[in-house]
Amino acid sequence: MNGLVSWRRDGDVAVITIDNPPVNALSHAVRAQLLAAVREADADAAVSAIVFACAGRTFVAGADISEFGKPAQSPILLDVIATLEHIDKPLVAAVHGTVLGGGLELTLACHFRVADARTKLGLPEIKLGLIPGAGGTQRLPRLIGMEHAAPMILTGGPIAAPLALEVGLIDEIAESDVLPAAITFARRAVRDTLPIRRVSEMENKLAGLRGKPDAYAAIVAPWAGARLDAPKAAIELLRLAPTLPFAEAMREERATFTRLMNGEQSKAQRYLFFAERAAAKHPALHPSLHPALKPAEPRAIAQAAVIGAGTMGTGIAMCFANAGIAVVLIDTDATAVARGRASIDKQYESSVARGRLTADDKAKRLGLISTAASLAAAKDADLIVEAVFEDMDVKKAVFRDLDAIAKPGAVLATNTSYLDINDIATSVSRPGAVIGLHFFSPANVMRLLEIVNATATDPAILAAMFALARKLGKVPVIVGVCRGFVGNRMLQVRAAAIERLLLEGALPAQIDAALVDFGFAMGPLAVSDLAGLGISWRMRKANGLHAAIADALCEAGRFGIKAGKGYYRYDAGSRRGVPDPDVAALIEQTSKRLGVTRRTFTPDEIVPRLITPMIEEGRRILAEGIAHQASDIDLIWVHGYGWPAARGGPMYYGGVS
Ligand code: 3H9
Repeated sequence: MNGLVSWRRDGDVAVITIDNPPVNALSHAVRAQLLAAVREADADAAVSAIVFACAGRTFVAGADISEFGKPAQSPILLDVIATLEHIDKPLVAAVHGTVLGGGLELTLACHFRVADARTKLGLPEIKLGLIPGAGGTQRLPRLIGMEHAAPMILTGGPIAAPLALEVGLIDEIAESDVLPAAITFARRAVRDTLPIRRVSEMENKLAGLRGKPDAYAAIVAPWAGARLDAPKAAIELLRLAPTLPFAEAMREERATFTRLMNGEQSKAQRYLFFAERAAAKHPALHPSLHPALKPAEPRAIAQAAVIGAGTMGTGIAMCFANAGIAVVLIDTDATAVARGRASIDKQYESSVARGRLTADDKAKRLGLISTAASLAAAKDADLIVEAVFEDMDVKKAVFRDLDAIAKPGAVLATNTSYLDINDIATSVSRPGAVIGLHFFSPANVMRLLEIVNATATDPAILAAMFALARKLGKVPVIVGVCRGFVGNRMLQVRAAAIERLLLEGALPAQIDAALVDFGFAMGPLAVSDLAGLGISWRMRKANGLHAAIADALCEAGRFGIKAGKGYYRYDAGSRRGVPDPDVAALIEQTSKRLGVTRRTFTPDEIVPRLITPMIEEGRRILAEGIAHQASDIDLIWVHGYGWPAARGGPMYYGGVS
């Protein structure tokens, strides 16, 4: 076996190092070599303690996901972990980077844990449709208590070293390099004969939950309504920690992990994990295709500007501030600027009230956002994002003005949802600087960013925007220019299919129920009411397009929640729609007027009627080269339009990817 795991003696301490770039995943070879190294070190009479560490940028970031779904190869991680935990010499994990999944479970088999100050530790399995499968569901609550363990396992979010120390997940934060600190810790453990702490034998943190099912139910209450297999299974497994002997609960954990791993939901979620990485391999980003880019000077975006202080503009400005980038929010209408600023304040304040942001961070972010009423304020920006009214003439006028103001090298981005960016680029003297950055509303929440690669877009700018999107915490996907790009083009196809179904006999609540049942958090018509029906109506009118039912609703003043009525009726102050007989009547009249015979539809008929045309449109998008690969389309629908991750995306669902 070639050396993925090595060990050496540092005095009487054995230092075992895993070196399996890029993230030290626990592949079969790593597991086998790790076990061998541990056994050797244990058998060496000159060794009195063992330290585990990893080379490279991170400690183990988990099991090797690419091995999932294939037959398990011995030794499995569970066996490695059981061997480690029962060694009688003190075992100390020296961790840095992202200690995730099986990586964290490996540290839970150690007797002590020392971390670099910037370490993040977590069990993200739930995001892959799994549960921790190497003891995490039973050891983590024993070590840090159920109140801390359950949220880590059910959200999959990592915690930072200081919190990990506070809750007892780690024993020490290294003041400088973690490895020497861990070696010192190991020597101290030997010298002071610190009792070996085997997490599987720690019972006191769970004592308060024994015989108290209500106390457990209260801790997991936020996830009690979970619809997916993995969170449901995690809740059942965590319940076992205070009720079953460790070994018995571990057997349940193993069986559950295997069941989930072989299930459709996890398969789809793992597909999406690799889809996100595949999006970064778009040929347009590949330096070999652009020799001029070889010494790729990453463009630093230190100052951004956003033009237009509407809902989109303010959300985009917040994205920059959240990532620590200074931004000026510009609108020639002074009241719009004031309104935008107030809305930003309110959103940050509400994050503070909900405990999601500290007052300090709020102040820092607000400090990064300035406002101005003149485009001239964009003159120093490295990136300018236009988010003004969706009208070609208006956008072109803004770009003409920006061309005169922006500094050389500045990126000129448009947030247009539908317009032809190649046409917009004709309004400037530097079309290579023009690119589409299509954010999704609310821009500071939604993770998708469609990066529109226009015909003249400079490849260096494309690469810079892809890197920036990552920095903003977005899921970037490169798309080409066409009406609506990828996401909205398919959305329009679905909207047309919805219109047709309504005309032929379905009612809004039936359509919404079918898609909610499919896995969407909200039905498409409830979403339309939330977003408002007016913008699409005006857009249709401007383009000579029609949607008989949606048009009729708008003509009747039913513009959605804000108007108190749309596809549904809304009681004063309520955002929950109730089916409205007036809408049913309006739809029936429209069918009659157009001579369409109505019939009833079952949910099983509704879903394919809406989804099959989307898949067909996706195929056309691929054939035209607007999207590079089917998985890019899936990422767009999962991260921008609420397609259920456990169903992989429309192209995956349709068997195209
Ligand atoms: C688990 O542990 C189950 C156990 O409970 C039980 C087992 C019995 N496996 O993301 P990046 C690849 S479940 C295989 O671009 P970053 C990735 O595909 C696992 N490959 O880097 C990419 O390859 P390529 C629980 C993996 O710096 C390359 O590494 N753990 C794995 O932006 C670089 O990745 C997780 O879910 C893996 N586990 O982010 C953690 N991880 O270059 C998953 C990465 O060919 N990983 N690769 O495209 C992550 O969250 C991020 O990769 C990480 C680094 C934050 C670590």
